[in-house]
Amino acid sequence: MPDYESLWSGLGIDLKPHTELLEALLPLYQEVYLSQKNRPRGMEYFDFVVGEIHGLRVQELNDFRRQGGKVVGTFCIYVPEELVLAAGGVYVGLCAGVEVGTAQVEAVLPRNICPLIKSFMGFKLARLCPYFESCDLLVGETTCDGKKKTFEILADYAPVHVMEVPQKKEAPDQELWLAEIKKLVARLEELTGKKVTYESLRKAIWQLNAKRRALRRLAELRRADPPPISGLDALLIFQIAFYDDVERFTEKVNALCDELEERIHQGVGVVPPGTPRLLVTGTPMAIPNWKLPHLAETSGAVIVAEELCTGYRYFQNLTEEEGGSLEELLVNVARRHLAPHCACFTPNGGRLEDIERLIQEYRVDGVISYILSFCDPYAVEHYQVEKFLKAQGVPVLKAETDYSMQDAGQLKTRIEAFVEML
Ligand code: BJ8
Repeated sequence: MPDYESLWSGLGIDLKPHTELLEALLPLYQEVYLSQKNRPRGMEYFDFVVGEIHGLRVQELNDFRRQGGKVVGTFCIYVPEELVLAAGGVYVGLCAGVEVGTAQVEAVLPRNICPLIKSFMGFKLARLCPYFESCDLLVGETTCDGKKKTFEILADYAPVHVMEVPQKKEAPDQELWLAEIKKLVARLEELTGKKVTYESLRKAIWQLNAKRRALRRLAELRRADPPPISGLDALLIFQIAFYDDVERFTEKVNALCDELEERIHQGVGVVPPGTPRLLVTGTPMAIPNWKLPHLAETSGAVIVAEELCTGYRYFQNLTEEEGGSLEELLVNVARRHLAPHCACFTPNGGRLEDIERLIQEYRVDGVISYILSFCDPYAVEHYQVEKFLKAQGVPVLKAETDYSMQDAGQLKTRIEAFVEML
């Protein structure tokens, strides 16, 4: 990697622990990713992006900022990316998947809180994330209680705008959500000094839909038996989707899909045909959280679909592109961004329907219900998921875990036993 030290120190990064963090990440990547057999050639680009994880993209963001551009950090798929683009900004997803800055975090948050929240706060408080430090505004949301209250604390450290996400999807909730969308537009316009216009929003919707279509294409190619790409590689692409340049990323995913189509045509897969096929459902897996897919795919199974925010929930819905006015386009954006089925909503039967559809379309043999420790919405909703799957005769394994590797051995034994009986 080129020398980015002056870039990082300019952003106020604590260089010594930051170097240690990067030095720990690369061997992990080697072990989890580069040791996989028969990967598609098109993964080279995504390997390069990880090799440059705090380098090239951060440089691009800061070049953009030097020219007057604004960068907006987000934490949830309910926050519409197209609004940031339409206001002339660039967005980055800041959810994080590694234990960092624990001492600093535990000084302000309870110990027993979701590891995803601890991780993004750890990156901020320990000054270890150049993406965080490149943001001119952070957009939080009132999804789970942990995040909602953490954004109040985060506001002591950076400018934060919080969107009120309703907990139901009925007419008054839709109205509230449209008002929240408009408030975000006003805040973004104030930040960038640029108006969100009919043309700029239409263009942004097209760009984002092209990205979602490419990801859908990638996902659908995994219906093949054998699948042409591993669940681990697919997850990596979904994780990178949150911060890479939209057009470049879309082009690279489509190029990879061309290769995967050719592989399917030739009967080439990453596992032998008939390998047990898994669906993972539950809490998001933010980069570099690759623990569960690594354990599953080294236990004789292959993951073919993810009912996760780092998966299906992120790209399943397109924003309606037709609209005769800016107001109509904003309504389309609001409608699309209330569509995913996060466990923060009640009731959340749509999630069960999505799970059922994925099981059928991807010929799934078993489901892993993945829950980050202390995530109440998904931990409690597991009851509905398990009841629903049992009624359908689909085997389900509950995997409640965090970012440490302490339970990896035990989890692997449970996954192996689960895969054996599929
Ligand atoms: S739409 S899943 S990205 S809220 S894992 S912080 S819910 S305690 S990340 Fe999420 Fe939006 Fe929902 Fe998706 Fe809270 Fe649970 Fe932690 Fe979570």
